[in-house]
Amino acid sequence: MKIDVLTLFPEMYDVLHVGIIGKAIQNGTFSLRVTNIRDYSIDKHKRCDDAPYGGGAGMVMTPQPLHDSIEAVDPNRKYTRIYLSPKGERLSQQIVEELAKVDNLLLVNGSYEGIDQRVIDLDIDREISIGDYVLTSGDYASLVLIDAVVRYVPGVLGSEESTDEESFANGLLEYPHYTRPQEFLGLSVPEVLLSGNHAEIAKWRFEQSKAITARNRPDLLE
Ligand code: 21W
Repeated sequence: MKIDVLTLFPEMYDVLHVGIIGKAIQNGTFSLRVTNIRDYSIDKHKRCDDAPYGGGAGMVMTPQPLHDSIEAVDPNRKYTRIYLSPKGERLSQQIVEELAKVDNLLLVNGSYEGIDQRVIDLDIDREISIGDYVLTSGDYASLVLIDAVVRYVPGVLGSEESTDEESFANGLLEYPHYTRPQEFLGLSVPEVLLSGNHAEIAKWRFEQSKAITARNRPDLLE
């Protein structure tokens, strides 16, 4: 898989060279290319924003640098082009798995109040939000999307950390985990986990899953 990112803040993506995703880039399982939209501005001061028609607070990203950088990266529409936007459809595990099957992803990041609507109309396939809270820029959403999608690319996760959809197949949140030591700051590991009785352990974990789901995500029990 190949992911291209268009942004005004390319250094924000340096973090992807760390950990599991960094390893996947190193061994060529997926490739990442980050392009600075500003490099495509034909403005003499390389400006990429301007005041909104109709008035109002804040600035809007101008269409020229965005359109030209999109055309430069993807001249033949080989990419699924995604604009990260608070008014997009909400990212879900289902969408993540869909996107993981695509060969080429182009992530377009707006700054300021957003981008000129004509770029969305002309150049974008899909507008995606990561949830109902306000971020300072779409770049944080892009980082989340990249992490979620890339871990679904074959070969990125080892067998140890496999895509654990099986354990969520029951639609519940995860049960609590414990490791050594058996007692820590006066708190003991639940006795059943030391019993070696696998049927009892499975039953305990299922009960714990139901309880935590009822408390934190009652919507999942519907
Ligand atoms: C946040 C830009 C709010 C613009 C009317 C006029 C991308 C995002 C973003 C941002 C506004 C995502 C307003 C979840 C997010 C993103 C920056 C609008 C207020 N209303 N997913 N002005 N949350 N965020 N500003 O924020 O670009 S995906």
